[in-house]
Amino acid sequence: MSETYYVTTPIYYVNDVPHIGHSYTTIAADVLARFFRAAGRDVRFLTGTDEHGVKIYKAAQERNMGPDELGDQVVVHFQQLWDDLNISHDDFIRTTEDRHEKRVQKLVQTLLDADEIYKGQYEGWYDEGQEEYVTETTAKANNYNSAINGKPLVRYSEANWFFRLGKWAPKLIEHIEAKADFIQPAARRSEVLSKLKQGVDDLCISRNKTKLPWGVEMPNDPNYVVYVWIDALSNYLNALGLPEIGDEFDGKFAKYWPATVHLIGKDILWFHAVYWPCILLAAGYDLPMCVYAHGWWTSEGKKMSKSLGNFISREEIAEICGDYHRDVYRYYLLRAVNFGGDGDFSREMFKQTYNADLANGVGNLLSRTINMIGRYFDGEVPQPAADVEETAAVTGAAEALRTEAERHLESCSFGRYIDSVLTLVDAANGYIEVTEPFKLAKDDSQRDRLSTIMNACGEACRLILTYLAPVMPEKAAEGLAAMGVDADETTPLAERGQWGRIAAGTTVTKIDPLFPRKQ
Ligand code: ME8
Repeated sequence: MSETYYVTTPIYYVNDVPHIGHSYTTIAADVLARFFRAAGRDVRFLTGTDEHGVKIYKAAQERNMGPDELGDQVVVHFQQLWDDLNISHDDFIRTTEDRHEKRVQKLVQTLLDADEIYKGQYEGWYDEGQEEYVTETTAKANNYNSAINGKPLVRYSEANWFFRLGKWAPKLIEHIEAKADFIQPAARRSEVLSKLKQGVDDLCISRNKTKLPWGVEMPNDPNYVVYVWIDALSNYLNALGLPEIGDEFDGKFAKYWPATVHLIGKDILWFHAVYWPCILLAAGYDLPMCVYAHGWWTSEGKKMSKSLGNFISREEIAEICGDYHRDVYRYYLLRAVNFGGDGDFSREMFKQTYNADLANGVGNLLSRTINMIGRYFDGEVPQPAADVEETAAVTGAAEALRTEAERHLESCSFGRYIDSVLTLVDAANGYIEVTEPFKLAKDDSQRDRLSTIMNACGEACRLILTYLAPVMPEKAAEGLAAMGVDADETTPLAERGQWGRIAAGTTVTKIDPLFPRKQ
């Protein structure tokens, strides 16, 4: 059995339609899923929607509809966007599904049975936008307004159910200190650690139905629903059929736990790096191997907002994909910024990156290679026939790509991964410049040298497209087909990544430019 690889995205709120930010996390997860499938791992990729809680309840009220109706309406936008972006998730979970709700109750019941949850009195501030109780210190520091949306905090006083978060914090600190990779990037890990060391209160995990009737009912108390974050976080376990409750989903995919990586944005790191692991510890589950919090997208230099007109909505994404290709959109998001850092979406930068990397880089290399093999070797990849010293630069870049690719994606370094591919593109284009096959072709005595060079160019194209495939599945398949290579080959990537696999005699076919230059 191959090693399992379980990647998740946040489950997105259905209070509003998806935008570029949601697509970013989901595309990143898709690239990981596609890469590790190609590498031969047993992959499970989960995404979904978060449909309970105050946010959805209020959004539905504003639209004069039921929260369930709103969920049914908005979920379609997410599902459609994932189709449009060629996302290859294995499961899509909605928190309103029976399989989920019952398991939330089961998890809470387990915690109740273990005395990890108790009844107490909550007295204090509440951030309604974030659905979070706020400590006096934090409330005061922000003038009793939300630190996130600036709206006034609301005073709450009520009996509630509490999870013994404080009890588990020392164990969590120990875990974070022992496992450097648990929270990534490193700067976020330090943030979480120092905040944790200031001490944490127990976590209020229920909401009184008189204030919020929309959620999963507490299994022991019909007056309350489970706090939306406890409900939502447990989706990662529930979708695998855990905990078992005696239905057809039971433990079906239990082998995928613990998750290899929870991909999230930095906005929800605390929930994933503190609440979720402590709950898992208390319930006796292993902790996920990694929580990776990526940065934040702005648009044209500003925070995205519908009123500023810089909101990259689903329609906008569709337009960009129509102008370029959905693969180019996927590529740009991962190429434009370092995954842990913030990024700004600009149409101008999009075009520049496209022209530089894809039209002039990958696309140009592919058409030159196919044209020259066509002209000089009747469209058949030649056998290398002479030692050409300059080839070492290309084989060196190819070997670096093969050995580094997996490591880069193990650490979610999408930018570095793409850089390794582009280094090979540059090496191969540079190789053509210095060896000048178009001149050698005029001299019969140089035929052996020309054979080696064109074989190497063909091989470089094959490798470049093979490694671009997780990011740009369709474009890579198109390019590989033109190179006479089977894009669906199931040989593990480590083998396909070896230099020298392109068979002499493979027929290449002229195609329209893979990435036509944009003016
Ligand atoms: O927080 N830049 O859902 P949500 C980058 N339901 N990423 C962005 C982004 C931006 N401008 N805007 C959104 C929730 N995201 C909860 C999650 S998980 C158990 C529950 C992405 O719809 C990013 O992944 O508000 C962020 O963490 C997520 O969308 C928040 O989605």
